[in-house]
Amino acid sequence: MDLAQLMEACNQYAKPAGFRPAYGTAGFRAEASLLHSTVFRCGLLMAARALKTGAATGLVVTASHNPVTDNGVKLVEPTGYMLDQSWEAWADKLADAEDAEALCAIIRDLYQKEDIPYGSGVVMLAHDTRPSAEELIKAAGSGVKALGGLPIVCGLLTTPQLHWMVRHCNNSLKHTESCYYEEIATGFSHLVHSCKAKRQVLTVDCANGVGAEKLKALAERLSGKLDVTLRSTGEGGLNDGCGADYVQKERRFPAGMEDCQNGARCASLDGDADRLVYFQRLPGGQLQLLDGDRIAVLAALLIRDILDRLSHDAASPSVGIVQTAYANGASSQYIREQLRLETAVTATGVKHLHAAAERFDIGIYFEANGHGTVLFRPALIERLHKLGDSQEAAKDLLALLGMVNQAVGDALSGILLVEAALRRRQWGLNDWAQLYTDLPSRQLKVKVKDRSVVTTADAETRAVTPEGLQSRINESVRGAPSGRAFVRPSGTEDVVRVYAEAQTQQAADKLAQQVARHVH
Ligand code: 16G
Ligand code: ZN
Repeated sequence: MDLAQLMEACNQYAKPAGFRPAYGTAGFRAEASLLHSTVFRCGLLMAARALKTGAATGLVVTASHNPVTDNGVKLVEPTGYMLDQSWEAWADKLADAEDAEALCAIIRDLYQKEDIPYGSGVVMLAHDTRPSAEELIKAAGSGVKALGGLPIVCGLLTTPQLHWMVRHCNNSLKHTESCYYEEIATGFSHLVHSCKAKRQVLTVDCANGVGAEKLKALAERLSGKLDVTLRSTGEGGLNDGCGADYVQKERRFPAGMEDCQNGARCASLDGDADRLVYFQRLPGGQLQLLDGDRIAVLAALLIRDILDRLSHDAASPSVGIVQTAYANGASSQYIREQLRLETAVTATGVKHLHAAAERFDIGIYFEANGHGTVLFRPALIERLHKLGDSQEAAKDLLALLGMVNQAVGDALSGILLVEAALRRRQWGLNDWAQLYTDLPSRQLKVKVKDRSVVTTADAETRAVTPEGLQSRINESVRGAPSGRAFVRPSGTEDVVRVYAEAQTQQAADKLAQQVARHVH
């Protein structure tokens, strides 16, 4: 490491006065013009992480479903997962350092405490469609180079594509963008090759983000096996009145799809295409949402159908579903009582769900907001490869493994998962929707002076501070039939979030409002 050179580079990316960036649920996010120093420092961090682990790391410049004027950064481990939580404190320290001198001192401390070898770390960089991406990617590259590392500029990609590439690169597998399409499309083709179900056109709201171009590329590889019509492909504002977050939280039809036909199969991606929800218009005109909880249930049914045909002499693979407190109570009940699968509940954020899903042979994790995937334990994969020579069911599971992004939740591979599952059961959206009826729910956000005064425990289902808040919430919940409510500080916005569900929409709304008042 050339200290003089490092100092000079650090000086070029000064932190704006008064800006206090913090690593949130999934990295840093802020108004884009504030972020140059933060992204530069994340470049430093990921170059160091690459040296520490002896493998390539990744960095995506994106603010996901947030407005186009925001930006952010998501950091990728060599495994393709999110940055190891033990390093989040380093990310915070680096991002928050007041000046170049303080920054260099933290770097020295990092090298010493983490015992970082000297050398050149490889960091793969990608970005979404935000206009601020170009400058921020430059800042990230400068950060990597300032530590003597090698930035590999991968360009415009969905967040899950970059995660997938980092994982494949480190496993010495082909990891180009076109290999990504090839691999997930091959899995899908295998799973649907003998399906007789009539194909349905899927209309996809692409949130005016990167998903539009990438889903088009994927559909082209599927040579007619997936009929998609794309909407919000870039003609409007990014995530503006459209996208998975808008549809899931507002329960409204996205821009350009207000006039969709009753019963037409529709889906929404978010701005960086790591979230997916399905929806349709009911005969009464209202929107019916098929969210991440339902995708998890559908994935479980697909897996169970295949496992029922797998004969093996060892114990059956364990299958479990991981959710957060946002999961609709009706979905959790269905999973426990009908599917009879093990469930786990974790705090919000992929890093938490992912870790819990790894405890099963096949771990399905989905947040209600549509972020999730299906993970296969390496020992099971090995067994399946052996069984695959003689058994169709093992081949099907291996096809599923290739189709579903093993690194992180992925809306494009999620579409293939849903479409394959529906087609193999010859199901339409109604069959899927009829599995259970969601309890009415309401989400609110409360602006407070300092959201950090709210702290939680038990996977965010219980407020620990401020004192007395939880007992007031309990009191309100007691007054609502089938009521449930919780509050948590957002990890991506300066607000406290409120969730409530109850027997009727009116009761859920009332409960949410009462709880929001307790937060004030
Ligand atoms: C981020 C998380 C998402 C979570 C959301 C919660 C990842 C990759 N993304 O988008 O999983 O649901 O934050 O946001 O972890 P909140 O903390 O503002 O409610
Ligand atoms: Zn996203």
